[in-house]
Amino acid sequence: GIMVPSSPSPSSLSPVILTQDELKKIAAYKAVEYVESGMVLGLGTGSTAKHAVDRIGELLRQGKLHNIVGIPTSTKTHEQALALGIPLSDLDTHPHVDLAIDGADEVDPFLNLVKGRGGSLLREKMVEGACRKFIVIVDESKLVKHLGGSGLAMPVEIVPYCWKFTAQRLQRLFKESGCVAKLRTSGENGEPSVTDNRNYVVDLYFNKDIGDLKAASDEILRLPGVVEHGMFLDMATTVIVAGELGITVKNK
Ligand code: ABF
Repeated sequence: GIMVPSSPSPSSLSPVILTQDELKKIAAYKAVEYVESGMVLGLGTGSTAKHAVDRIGELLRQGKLHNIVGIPTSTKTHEQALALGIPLSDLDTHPHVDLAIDGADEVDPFLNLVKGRGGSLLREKMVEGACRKFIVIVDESKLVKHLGGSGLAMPVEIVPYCWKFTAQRLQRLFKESGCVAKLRTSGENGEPSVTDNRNYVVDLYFNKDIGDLKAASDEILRLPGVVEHGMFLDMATTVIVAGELGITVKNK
């Protein structure tokens, strides 16, 4: 837990302890303040974005929002939104998205992101690449100086066909940064994790800064067998960070 001055009552000075999930919820609710009736909305995936989708459903139910069309970024969010009664569509029908709200695994000072550690990234990148405004919601633990420098995974979605070959080529691409490529697995038998798009995920681990992110992105995408990667460069227009000292809104 984290100590913060209790709010909103300024008269009460006793500190309250907020869990990480409460911080995620605070960021999510703040982002939903940007939602207006009539919008086509990209609905994010993950434990932070889930709060935003819940909140949108609640505002619709209360009649405080109207004519929303949601474009889910995963089958999981699709199910959540369906259960909440949020009208849904897709990019074929609505190629222009007004606003997307989603979480991230890492956010750097330039608002570049790592996403996909939770499993979904391709649909997120398609939807968020089609929106006018993209608000990222995180608790402060997600802030980093350099993407991929935290010793945590940089996810790459690849086709299942000869995945070892592709994983090896990815690893070789970043030899200089001590890259180790691992197939993401799930369950007891170590079955490959399968994405919403029936692909596999390879997680790249670096022991050194990968340097120029744009160059790294281009190189990864040039490999046949790669579908997409989890670096979201120059895509976020706003990042809302919930932390110990309250909410920070960073704009591009
Ligand atoms: C999705 O949710 C993924 O791109 C990212 O990996 C993750 C963030 O999840 P959480 O909010 O649960 O940390 O957006």
